[in-house]
Amino acid sequence: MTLPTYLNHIGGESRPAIGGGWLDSTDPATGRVWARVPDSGPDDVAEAVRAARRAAPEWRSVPPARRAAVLRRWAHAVTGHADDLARIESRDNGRVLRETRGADLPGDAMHIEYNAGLAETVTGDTFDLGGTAAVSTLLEPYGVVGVILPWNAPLAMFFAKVSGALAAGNAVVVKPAEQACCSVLAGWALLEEAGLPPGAVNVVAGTGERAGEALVAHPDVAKVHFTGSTATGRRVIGLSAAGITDLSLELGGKSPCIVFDDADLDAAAAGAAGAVYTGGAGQSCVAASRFVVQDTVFEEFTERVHAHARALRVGAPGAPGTDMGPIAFEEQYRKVLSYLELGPKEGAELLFGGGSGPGALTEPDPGLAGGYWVEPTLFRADDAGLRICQEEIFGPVAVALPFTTEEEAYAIANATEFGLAGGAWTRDLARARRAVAAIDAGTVWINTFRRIHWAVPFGGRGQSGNLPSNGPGALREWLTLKAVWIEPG
Ligand code: TXE
Repeated sequence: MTLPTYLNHIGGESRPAIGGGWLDSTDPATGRVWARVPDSGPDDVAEAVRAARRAAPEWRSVPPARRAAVLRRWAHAVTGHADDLARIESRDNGRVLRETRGADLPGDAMHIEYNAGLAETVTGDTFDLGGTAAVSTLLEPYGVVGVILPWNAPLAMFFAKVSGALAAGNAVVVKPAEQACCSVLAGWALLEEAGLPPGAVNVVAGTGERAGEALVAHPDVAKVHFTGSTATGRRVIGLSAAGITDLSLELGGKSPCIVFDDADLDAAAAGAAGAVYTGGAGQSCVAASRFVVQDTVFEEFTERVHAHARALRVGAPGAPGTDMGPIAFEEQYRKVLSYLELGPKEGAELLFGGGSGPGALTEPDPGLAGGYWVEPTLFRADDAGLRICQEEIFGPVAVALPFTTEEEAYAIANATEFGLAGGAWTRDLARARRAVAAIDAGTVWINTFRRIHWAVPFGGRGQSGNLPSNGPGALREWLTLKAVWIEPG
C-alpha cells in the first residue's frame, strides 16, 4: 500500500524537497507510519524565502480591505474543508476529533475572520513638536516573516499566525513541526483558491535542526514567530543574533490551578481535569499541570478529579466519543513515561493513574496496541521544587500540592520559571481579586481554566515567551515601526 505523500509549497507550486529526502509521519494511535513529508533543508528554505521576497511587494501593495477579502474567502474555504483537515490532524498528532473538528476548526475560521477585520485598523501616531515639521509614525509590514509551528495544534497555529502576518501585509515562510505537519501541508492549498498571490505563503516541512535553523538564520527573514519548547526558544534566540532578527516567542508553561476551600469543588474538579487530561491529552502549553489545593479540601478535591478522570474515554482519536487520545509521537511518549517513573523516585505519591501502553485504553483494541497511550495521572507532592513540579511534562500528568494559607498558595503558584497562565477557584470575590494580582502570569482565570480566544491577548512572561498574540493588537507583532519627519520646505 502506498502511503499518502504531502508536499512543500513554494512560490505557488507543490514539490518534494530538493534533496529528495522524506520523513515518516507516524499515527500515534497505532505507532505505525501513515504518511510521509519532505525532509527539507537549507536549499528548500532559501527557495521559499526567495519566493516570498518576490511576492512581498505585490502583497504589501494590495489595499488592506482587499487583503481582508482574501482572508475572508480563506476562512470560508477552511470551514468548507473542516472535516477533512480535522481528520488529517487527528490522525497525525492524535488530538481527538471532538477537539480538532469540534473546537479548533470552527475557531480557526473565526480567528482568520478576526485578523481580516484588523487589516484596516493599522494606524500610526502624529506628534506636535511646535515647529514646522510634520512628525508621525508608520507601522509597516516586515517584508518576509518566518513562522515555526509546534506539533500539538499545528493547524490552529498556522491559521492564527499566517492570517495575522498576511493581514499586516507580509509574505510568509512556514516551517511546521516534522512530527505532525500533514494537516498544514494539506490546508495550505485553500489559500491560493482564496486568491492569494503565489509565493505570499510558502510551507517547507523538515526538521528543526535543518529547515528550522536555516529559516531563523536566513538574512532575508526579518521576523520569526516561534512556538515550541523553552529550550529550543533559547536556541532560536541565539540563532537570531546574527541578523538581529526580531522574534516572537510562545514557549512552555507549568500553569498553577489554585483551589480554595470555598470553591465549588465539583466545578473546580471538572475544570482542572478538563484542563490537563483533555485538551490534546495534556499536550497544551496552558494545561493545568499543577493543582495547588487547600489542605482542608485536598482529599475531597483530588477524589473528585479522579472521578472525572475515570469517566474519560481514552481511545481512537477519530472516534466521536473519545475524550483523550494518545501522546503525539514516540519521543514525546518516552518523555512523559520518564516523568511517570521520576515522580515516585523523587518522593511524590501517585494518587491515581500512572499506567501506559494499551492498558491505558478504556477498552482493549488490538489495532491500537502499538499506540502511545498514557493514563490520566495525578501525583501528590509536598515540595514545589521537585522536577515533576518544575518541568513541563506535556502529557496527561498533573501534580497536586497542598497549602494552608492564601500566601502559601501564591508562593507555590509562582514557584516556577514559567509565566504563561494560572488560575484560582473561589466563591470569594475579594480573594479572587487578590489571586488575579498575585499570580504572575500572562493570563489568569477565575472559576474557569484553559480559555483562549482570538479576540483576547495571550502571551507569556518569564520563560514562557514575550509578545502577546491575539486581541485587538494582534497585528502589532507583524509590523515594524518607522518614525517620519517631514519639513515643508
Ligand atoms: O519542541 P521544539 P519538541 C514543549 C513540550 C514538549 C517539548 C519538546 O514541553 O515536550 O517542548 O517538544 C522546531 N531551530 N513544547 O522537541 O523542539 C521544530 O522542528 C529552529 C511546548 O517537539 O521546541 C518544531 O517545528 N527550529 C509547545 C518547533 O521548533 C527548531 C509546543 C517546536 O519544536 C529547532 C511544542 C531549531 N534548532 C512543544 N529545533 C507549546 N508552547 O505549546 C526544533 N525546531
